[in-house]
Amino acid sequence: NSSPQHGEALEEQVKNKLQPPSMYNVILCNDDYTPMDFVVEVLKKFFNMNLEQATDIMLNVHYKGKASCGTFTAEVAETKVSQVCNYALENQHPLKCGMEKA
Ligand code: TYC
Repeated sequence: NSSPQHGEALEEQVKNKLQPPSMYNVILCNDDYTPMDFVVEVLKKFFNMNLEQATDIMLNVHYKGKASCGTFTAEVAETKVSQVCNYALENQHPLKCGMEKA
């Protein structure tokens, strides 16, 4: 129908469809216990990085406290965070991972 509310809701939907999706950085946090090799493995496994890229990001986290491992849509970022958290837990490492709006 063409009630004002419906019209506005529809307009809002159309506007959102034309808008690019919000993007999120997946963030790795430093800690004193997770082995460097494990972090490199995580970056290769879940972020499709090669050894050089993975080592670079891992050292950034190690020296600066945290770093972004990539920018993704909300759903993809949430999946990456879960995958990293679960893999760290399974391997009994305290590695922390999160996301923030890019
Ligand atoms: N600081 C850790 C060490 O010295 C290595 C490390 C790097 C841990 C990155 C977590 O996200 C991290 N073994």
